Amino acid sequence: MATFLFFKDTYKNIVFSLYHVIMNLSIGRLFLGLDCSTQSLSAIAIDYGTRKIIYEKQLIFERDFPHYQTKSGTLRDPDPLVVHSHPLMWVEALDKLFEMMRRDGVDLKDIAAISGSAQQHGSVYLNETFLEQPFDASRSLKENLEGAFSRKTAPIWMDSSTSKECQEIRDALGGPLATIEATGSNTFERFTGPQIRKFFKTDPNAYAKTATIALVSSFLASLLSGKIAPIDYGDGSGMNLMDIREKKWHPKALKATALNLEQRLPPLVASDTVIGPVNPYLAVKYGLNPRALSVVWTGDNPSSMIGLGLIEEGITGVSLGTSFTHFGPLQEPHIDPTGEGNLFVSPTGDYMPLNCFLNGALAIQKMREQYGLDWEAFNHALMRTRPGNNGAILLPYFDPEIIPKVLKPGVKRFDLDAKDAAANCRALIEAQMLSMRLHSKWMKLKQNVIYATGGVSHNKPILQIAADVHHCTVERSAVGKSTALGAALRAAHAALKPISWKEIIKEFTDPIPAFRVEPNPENEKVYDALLQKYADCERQTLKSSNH
Ligand code: XUL
Repeated sequence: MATFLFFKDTYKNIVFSLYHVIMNLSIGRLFLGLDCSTQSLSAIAIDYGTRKIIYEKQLIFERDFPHYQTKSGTLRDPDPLVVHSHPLMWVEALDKLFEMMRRDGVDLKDIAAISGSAQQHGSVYLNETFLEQPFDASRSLKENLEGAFSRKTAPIWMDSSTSKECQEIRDALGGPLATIEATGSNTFERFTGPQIRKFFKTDPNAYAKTATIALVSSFLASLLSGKIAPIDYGDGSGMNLMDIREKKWHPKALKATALNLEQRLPPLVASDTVIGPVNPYLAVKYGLNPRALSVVWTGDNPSSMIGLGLIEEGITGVSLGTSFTHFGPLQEPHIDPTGEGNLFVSPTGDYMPLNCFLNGALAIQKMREQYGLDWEAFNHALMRTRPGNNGAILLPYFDPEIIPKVLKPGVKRFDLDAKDAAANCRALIEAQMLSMRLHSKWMKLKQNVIYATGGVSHNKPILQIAADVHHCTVERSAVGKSTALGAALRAAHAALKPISWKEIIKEFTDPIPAFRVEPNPENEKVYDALLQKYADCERQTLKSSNH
């Protein structure tokens, strides 16, 4: 029997190897992953043969596209609850990124497959002219898309202006628990369903002219494929429109959201779906192989699951980007009955519970601006203050918060002097980590190690606080952008199917030893006590505020 299994395995390996050789010979050896986040568009190209990242690039929206007048990639309204962005800015950035890759000498014809990820929940509204004609390669992507939008701007995940619509959809679905059971999440202001409903109610004419509603991810995937791209289950979970168990559009949720919505939505598919060959525009303009594959995109958090190598239970991910998120793999669906967290589908087909905190990197930026500190000075402040901060607590609601739900922004201090810059810096990071731990109980994740990612994860003093608060080793991989790496690995997985996830991520997602941080037992005790105080301050504040 053992001999038979040995030969069966060897045979399987030979077949796989041959398959890969053929794939590599016929369509190239590189896989490209893109990520369109709140603040930037990034690219990572991997050489699957040598298991090396051969290219990394990032365009920053505010810096590189100033004519869109965004603040950190967002368009702010006088109403702090309304936050949009510019789809044409993402389009222009996509063209510029390919142009830069070509100029930087990336062998674009050697790309076998492309995929991507994007900030979740944001929606793009397109009229019937979208992709009606093949793109003209003598013009820019932006020029090809002039006139294709039925709504000029896109509401993004930071928008919290749809409480009324959340209530309406929730009521129609039978209340909070029924909504969570059906879609994996309670209705959330940032989720696409409530956003669509608000548009449908406030601008019915423009809604009537909308032929396709895309997510940021499926919009950009459409440009890369030259056809309307499907939405993957991972990003579909963030809409309040998908049946989380059946992975199909939920008829009652569609009906509760807007008239004739189904005909405006693309199909839902698994995240290893190949849409087809790349848009001929990319072949003609940038020299891509016309047979290179365009693979469906997903949301940034599902993509990070792969970029961090979270394919089995035991390790969780903490993404320290514009939003701070906490997530991990779970085989069976498990919802948060309190309605604070979200259940998404992971690209592996398993599930991923997720908690999202809005006051992440931008809250730190605001704190730094307030006290005039650069990153070095901020880290220095963390290092010269004591864990626990002598009992000082700060509630970091610079912007409206998602967890816990705070619609009226405002920073609150307890036993903390606003003039003490160093103590405020420590109080902010401790608050972010304590809040993450406090609200994570429902997730039931096995957390032997935390893998950190995102821009803020480069800061070791911050990782130390995370380790001490969570009582857990924290590690970081060599790649800061696990989203784009996840996209490149997903592209490889889709093109090289059938192949295991273990094989795909091998060597790409290993953490770097220099960034391993162990919890300090003394500090763990300090934070256990502070967690109680933090919870009390939070409860007291939520009770007294009239949001
Ligand atoms: C997740 C969420 C954010 C965005 C940020 O639910 O809203 O993490 O995906 O890019």
